[in-house]
Amino acid sequence: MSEPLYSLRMRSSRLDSHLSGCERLAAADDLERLAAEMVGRALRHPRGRAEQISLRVDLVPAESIRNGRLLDLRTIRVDDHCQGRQAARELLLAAGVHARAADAAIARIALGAAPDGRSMRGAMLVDAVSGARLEADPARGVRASRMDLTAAAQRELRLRLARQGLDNPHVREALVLATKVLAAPEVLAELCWSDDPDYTAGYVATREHGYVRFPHLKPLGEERGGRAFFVRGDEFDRDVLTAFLEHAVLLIDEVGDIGGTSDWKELPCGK
Ligand code: PML
Ligand code: MG
Repeated sequence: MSEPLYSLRMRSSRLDSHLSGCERLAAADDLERLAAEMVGRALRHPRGRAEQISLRVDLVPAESIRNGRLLDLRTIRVDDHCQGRQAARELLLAAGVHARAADAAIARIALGAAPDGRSMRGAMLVDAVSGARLEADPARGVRASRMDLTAAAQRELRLRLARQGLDNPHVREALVLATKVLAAPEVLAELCWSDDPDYTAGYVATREHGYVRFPHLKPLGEERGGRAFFVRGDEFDRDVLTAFLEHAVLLIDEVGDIGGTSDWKELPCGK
């Protein structure tokens, strides 16, 4: 990759609360179009029109860009968010997250993990053994930034997702984000469900099983959602991990398998 890219980051808020965020890597010629798209999204968000929109653009030197492969994706059929959370919990345990840490993270996201009981702007860092929260700022959390797909990988991903009826920005962006998060060796697993009231899906991402989606991890209409990154406490340096997640540049050039929907018992670790 010889061409320098720009990192383009958008954050929006409304009523003093986080509304949406978006991350892209783009060539200079694409910046204006993508910036306009991001502003449009913040103005037409399902939770209302943004009151503040921040856009930040940084040049990324070509030599700092590393490439990678997207996590494989599959969907597990669940009847409702109770069954979804149970299945997500089992998958976290299979990845080495202890039960108390999985339970604590699920409960915190469900109750609103920010100090004011709303969703956080970024992700919690959770000790995978004790369940203790490790992020420096419990309202902001940690953000995964500076990751995207090459244009060819984006086209291929959209084709494969479309075959499963899943080509939407939630899935595309969450899959890219989870791929970057799991590229950090000290992260065992990620748990996420959306904070958008009209979108009930979420996922658990692990190295063994990839990105496993559950169509229901919360009830329709619920605004509380968020992310937990489970870390191995003994290998964990918060500053090193935060610097990797927020600053390392990952341009994904290979798409993984995009599988269909299966029942929970069909996943190898499902009991
Ligand atoms: C979000 O966009 O708020 C997170 C979405 C997570 C689930 C995306 C999916 O796989 O459907
Ligand atoms: Mg959202």
